Amino acid sequence: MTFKSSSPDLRLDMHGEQQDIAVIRLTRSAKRNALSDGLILALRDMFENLPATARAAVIDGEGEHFCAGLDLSELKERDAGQGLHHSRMWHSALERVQYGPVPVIAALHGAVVGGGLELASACHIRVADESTFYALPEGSRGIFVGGGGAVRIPRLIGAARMTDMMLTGRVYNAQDGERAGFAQYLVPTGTAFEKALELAARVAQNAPLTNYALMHALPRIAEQPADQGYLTEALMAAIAQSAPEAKQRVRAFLDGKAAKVRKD
Ligand code: 1HE
Repeated sequence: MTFKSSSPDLRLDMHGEQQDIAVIRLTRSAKRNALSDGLILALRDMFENLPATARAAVIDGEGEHFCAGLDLSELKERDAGQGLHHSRMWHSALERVQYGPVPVIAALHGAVVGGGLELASACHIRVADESTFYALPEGSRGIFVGGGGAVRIPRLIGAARMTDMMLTGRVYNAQDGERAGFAQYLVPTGTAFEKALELAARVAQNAPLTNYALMHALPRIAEQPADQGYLTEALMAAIAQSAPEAKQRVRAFLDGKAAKVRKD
């Protein structure tokens, strides 16, 4: 089922028998899926209003590239105040992605650059195909990241690698990018979407409170001093295990009716 979006450059289709996987696609391939203000706002609105059946989401880009970042044609003379609000608009949109209702899997290919890398970094899992490359051309365009990249990208690859990318214009290919920590999966060219859908189907089967804990509690616990983190963890664990669904799942394992952990 296809839903309307507030931008012609963004599309939402629900997949799966239960219509539980939201597939969100950037459809501006003529401009390499560059993120205009309208597109960023549409992304924010979409994550705020995902259909209630959604349990996981996949985001990808039409054409040869995932996303070329900020729409540079809109980068007009802004004064400091306008620049601040523009960056904060990106923050609020990408926060809806990271702290929305469901885990989001980014299916990456081609250019994942600038704001496109910031968008990918706000997702919970990244699957990249062999054509993927990562860059932060902000450094050479005389600007700075403004979509949360300064916070999220060092958490993936470390501040030293990000500094190098921005100072020298270094581009990571798919293999080096996976080793550096940009992506969790590296797959053959043309198969990132398929792999992301397969992972989303798996994620959608988890107990909703477990997914909630992973999306909303874990990143915050990781930022807390250890002493506070342990307490937050204990509170989250107590809430998750008290859900009837958790009890049923544990019972099913003890009765020999649930899958064992097996190595691949
Ligand atoms: C664009 C953009 C864009 C392409 N804004 N229009 N991002 C960048 O600095 C990356 C700029 N883009 C590129 O380096 C290349 O376009 C790509 C490597 C992504 C793709 O190359 P290619 O050869 O497939 O495409 P192309 O011929 O360069 O571009 C096709 C069209 O898309 C062309 O327009 P046309 O009207 O001449 O056909 C390009 O102008 C247009 N296009 N990328 C606007 N980014 C919250 S702060 C975030 C700050 C940033 O993201 S800065 C980094 C911006």
